[in-house]
Amino acid sequence: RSGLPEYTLDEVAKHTTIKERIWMAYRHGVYDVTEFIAEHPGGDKIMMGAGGSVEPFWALYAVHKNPHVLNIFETYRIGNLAAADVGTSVSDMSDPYGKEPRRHVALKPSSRKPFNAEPPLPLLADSLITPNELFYVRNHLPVPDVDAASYELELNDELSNNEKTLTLQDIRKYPKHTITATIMCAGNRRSEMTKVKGVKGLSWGQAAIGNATWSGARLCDVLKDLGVEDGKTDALHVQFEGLDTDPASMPYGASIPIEKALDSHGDVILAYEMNGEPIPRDHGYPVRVVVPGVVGARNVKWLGRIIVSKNESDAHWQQNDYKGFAPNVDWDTVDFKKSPAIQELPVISAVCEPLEGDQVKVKEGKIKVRGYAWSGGGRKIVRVDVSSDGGRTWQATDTLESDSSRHPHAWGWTLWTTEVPVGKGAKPGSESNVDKKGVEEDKEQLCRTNVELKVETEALKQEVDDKQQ
Ligand code: MTE
Ligand code: MO
Repeated sequence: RSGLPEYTLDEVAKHTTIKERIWMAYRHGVYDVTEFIAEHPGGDKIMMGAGGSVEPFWALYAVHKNPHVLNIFETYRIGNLAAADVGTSVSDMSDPYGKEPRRHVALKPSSRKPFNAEPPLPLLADSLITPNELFYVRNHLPVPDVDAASYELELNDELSNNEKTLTLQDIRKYPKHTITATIMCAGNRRSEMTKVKGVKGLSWGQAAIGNATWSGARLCDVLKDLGVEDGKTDALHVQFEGLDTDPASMPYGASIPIEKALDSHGDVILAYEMNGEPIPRDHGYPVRVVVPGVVGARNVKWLGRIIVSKNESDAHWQQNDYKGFAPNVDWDTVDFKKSPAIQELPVISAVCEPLEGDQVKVKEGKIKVRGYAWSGGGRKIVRVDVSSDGGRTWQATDTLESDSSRHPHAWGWTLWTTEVPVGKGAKPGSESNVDKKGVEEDKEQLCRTNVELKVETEALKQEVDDKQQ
C-alpha cells in the first residue's frame, strides 16, 4: 500500500514486547499486532513469532487464514516491507557463512554457524504438518547457494561404470511422487540424555523433529534408468553427497543400504518440494533425498552426487558419527568401526504440551496433554500410553492423528491428545504443576509417556492469582 512507511525485517525484529509494540511481517506488509494478539484466541502462541513473519502461524492455525481474519489483520498494517527483504537472504562475501538464508524468529538456535535450531515445542503438536519456516534445521556446514537453473545431479554406478547427469528439469520429468514423512535428528532430546550421562553434541530439546509432505522423483525410478535394478546389481549401498563442503572441500555425505534405495515401496525420493513449495534453502534447495523411516543424517540436503557402490559412504558422518554405543564406552575408548551406522530409528514419544513447570488449569479433575510419537522403519504407532503417577499405572490416549496414505507404512508421526486425571487433592479450577520425567520407550509401536503431576492446592492458586493482578 502506498503512503505507508517502509521497514526492513531487521526493524520488524526489534518489536517483540508490548512496550516496544509487537510487529510482524506478512507478504509485503508490516503489522503492529499488539492489539490483534490481545483480542485473538490463540494469540499467545502467535507471540512466539513476534518480530518475524506471521505466515507459519496461518499454516498452523489454518482456520485463521480466511478473508474475514485477513481483513481484520489488514487494519493493523503500519507499513510496507522493504522490497529487498521480501525474498530473504543476507550476503557477506568475507564469511563462509555470509550467504545464509534468513530464519524465522521463532526458531531458537543452539548454534549459529553452522545454523542449528528447533521450534518452540508447543507449536509442534498444533499441526500434523510442520510449516516449513518452523521445521528444525540441522546444518553441519554453510548453506550452499545453489542456482536451480544450472543445478546438476551426478549419478555414478561404480559397478557398471555407468554415469549420468540430471538437471532439475530432468528430475521433474519423472512421475511426481508425494509422501508425508517425519525427519528426526538422532540427537533429538539429547539434553535429557545428558542429565543421565554426558554426551557430546548439540543440546537438542524435544523439537529436533518435524513432519512434512515431500514431492519428487522416486530414487528407484532414477536408478533404473542408470541400469541399477533389484536383483540385477551386486551393489550394497547408495551413497549421497551434498553440495555443502568443509574447509578442505569435502562434501557432507552419507549412504543407505541398496535394499531401501531400490524398494518400490520404500518411498525414497529425490524431493524438490516440501509442503507444496520449492524446498527452502535450509532444507536442501533445490533437491534433497528423503529416506523415510531413516535417521535424519541420511536425508542428504543440496544433493550433488549419487554413487551406487559396494561400499558405504566414507564420509565422517557415516563412519565416525551417528552410531550408538554402550554406556561404558566413552570418547577415549570408542572404536567407531565396532558399531554400524544408524539407519532406521527406534520408537520415540514426547509431551509437547504442557511444558515442564507449566501452570495448567484442572478441568473436572483432568488436564489436557498433547504430544507426538513416531517410529523409524515406517512402523505405525498403534497406541500411546500416558502415566500420571510415575509409571505405576498407564492409560491409553484418546486421540491419535496420523497420515495413513502409505499403509501399511507410516512414515509420518502420530500426534496424540489425552486428558490425564490429576491426583486426589485436585479440585476443579485448581492449578496443576507439571513435572515431566521423560519418556519410557517400550517395545516398538507402543509409546509410554510419563507425565508427573504435582497438584497444587487451592490456596496456592489464590497466591498465583494475586501475583498476576
Ligand atoms: N545434508 C547435508 N548436505 N548437510 C547436512 O549438514 N544434516 C543432516 C541431514 N542432511 C545435513 C544433511 C542431519 S544430521 C539432519 S538431522 C537432517 O539433514 C536435518 O534436516 P533439516 O535441516 O531439513 O531438518
Ligand atoms: Mo541429525
